[in-house]
Amino acid sequence: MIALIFFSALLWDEAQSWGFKDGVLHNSIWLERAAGVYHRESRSGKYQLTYTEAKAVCEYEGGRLATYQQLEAARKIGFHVCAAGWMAKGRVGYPIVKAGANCGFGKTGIVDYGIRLNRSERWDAYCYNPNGKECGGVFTDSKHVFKSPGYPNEYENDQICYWHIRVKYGQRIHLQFLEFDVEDDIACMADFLEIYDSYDDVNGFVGRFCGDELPDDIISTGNVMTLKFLTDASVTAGGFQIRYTTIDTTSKPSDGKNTTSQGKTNYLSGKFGIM
Ligand SMILES: [Ca+2]
Repeated sequence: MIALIFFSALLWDEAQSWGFKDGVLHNSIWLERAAGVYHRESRSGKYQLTYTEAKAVCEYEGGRLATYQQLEAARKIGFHVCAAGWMAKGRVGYPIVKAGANCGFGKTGIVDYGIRLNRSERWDAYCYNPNGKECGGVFTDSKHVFKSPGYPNEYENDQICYWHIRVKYGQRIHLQFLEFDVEDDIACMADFLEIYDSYDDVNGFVGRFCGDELPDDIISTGNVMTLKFLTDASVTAGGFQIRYTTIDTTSKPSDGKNTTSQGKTNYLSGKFGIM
C-alpha cells in the first residue's frame, strides 16, 4: 500500500532525488515542501476558525495558508488529515492518503470543498511554513530513531515536522524517548511534540510534550502513529531523540489497559489497524 503511494506515477519522475541522509530516506525536494505543510485547529477545538482567523494562526507562526498544490504535495508523501481546513484564497479541503469509509468518501486525494463564498464559515487551517527545514517523513521500517531537526544541535524556530509511522498490519509501535529537551511552558503552547495513535493529527491524541523531563514509553494500539513537532518564533532547546521499534500483537500484555498513571509504559487501549 505504501509502496503504491511512494511510487505513484507522479512521484516517479522525482524518484532519482531520493537518498539517505543521517540514516533517513529523504527526498529533499518533496519532503521539504511537504513537511512545510501542517494542520492547525483553534485552541478551543475543531472547526472554530474563520478565514481571517485561520490566516492569522498561520502568520503568527511565521507561515501562511497553504495552497491547494502545497497540500497535494504533502499528501503525496503521506500527509493525511481527516479534518477540513482553510487553504489560500478561501479554499477549504483536506488531504486523504488512506481511503476509508469514515473520511474522504472512500477516495484518496484532496477532498475539495472549493472556494467558499462565506468567509465566516468555521473550519480548521492548513498552513505552509516556508522557513521550515527539511524534517519529518513516512517510515515503514521495523525500527528507527527520530531526531529533532539539526540534532545534536538545538532545533530552530518556526519548525514544523510530521513523522508518520506505518508498520506491518498486526504489529504495534513502541516509542521510547532517548533524549528530550523542548522549550518549557505550562501548557506547551510555545514548542511541543504531539503524539497521535493514528495516521493523522486529529484522531487518537496521546499527549503533548515539552520541557526536559523524559516522557514514558508509548505503545500504539494499531500499526500507525503520527508525531508532530512545532516550534514558535523564539527560544529553542536541545531537541530530542526518539526510538521506535515494532512488537507483534501476540506479545503485547493481555490486559491492553492504559497504564498512564502507574506504569513506565503507556499501553493505549483499543485496537485498530490500517492495511
Ligand atoms: Ca520556541
